Amino acid sequence: EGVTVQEYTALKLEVKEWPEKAQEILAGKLPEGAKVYFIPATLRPETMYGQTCCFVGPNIVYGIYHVKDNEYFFNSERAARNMAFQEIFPTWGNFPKIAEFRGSDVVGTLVNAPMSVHTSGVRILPMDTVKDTKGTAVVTCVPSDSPDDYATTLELQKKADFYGIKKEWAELEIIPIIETPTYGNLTAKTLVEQLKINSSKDAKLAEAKDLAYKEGFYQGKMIIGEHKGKPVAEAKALVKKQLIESGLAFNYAE
Ligand code: A2H
Repeated sequence: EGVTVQEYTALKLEVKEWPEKAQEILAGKLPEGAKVYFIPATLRPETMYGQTCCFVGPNIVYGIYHVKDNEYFFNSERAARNMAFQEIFPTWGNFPKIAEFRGSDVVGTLVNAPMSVHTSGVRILPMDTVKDTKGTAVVTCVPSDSPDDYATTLELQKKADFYGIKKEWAELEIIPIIETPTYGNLTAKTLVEQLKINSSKDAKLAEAKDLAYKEGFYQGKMIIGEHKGKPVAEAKALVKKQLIESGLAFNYAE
């Protein structure tokens, strides 16, 4: 990786309802009126219309950090520390932790996903391949355009009981967001099928990811939202700006 800086869009998914386990951990720790946000880091802000759920690593350790006023973020400690040196917390280097969780404690949380067509909210679900060493260790799920997200969604649907989730949490409609000449309007689904990927841990996912990313960025055209008709390469910055200006996202780098 060397000295390359990755510029993520960090999105704010507000918690609407905690599952029982998380409520027990949180008992007495949040003041009245507190707003807690799950903070996925994404490189594809223009796809946020298609969010169907949001992933955490079930065995990863997370914290809720007090940012300012009534605002709290849910992400990894590593990410909180980085944020504290990017002026995201008001006091340089400070990232006060008010609670600690394992990802599995928050599976089932209902959050509001900005811009998503699923306006009644999406669920926090487990993804075994989330890395604690990248981004915020929270990954928003866009199965139309991310092969990883598509493969994990299929697996969660097939083995809902094994993963301890309600099947319907993984069954939100996958809507087309971007049209590409080579893979149609559900790029991730097309690639997962073409490359015969049938597990979220399949090594071919790296290739699928690469193909999807290049085709989407260089050939893709938006087919939803207010930038409908524009090339993805152009819409990306516009959607990002819009999310940041409405207070629904911020820049996060590492
Ligand atoms: B992307 P890079 Cl639609 N562990 O967002 C595993 N994956 C992570 C992660 C972590 N800790 N943090 C972020 N990511 C994912 C959207 C998306 C993404 C689409 C298509 C491709 C895509 C919706 N998920 O990424 O290694 C996030 O998923 C393919 C590269 O820093 C983030 O963007 O380059 C991307 O990987 C960051 O990967």
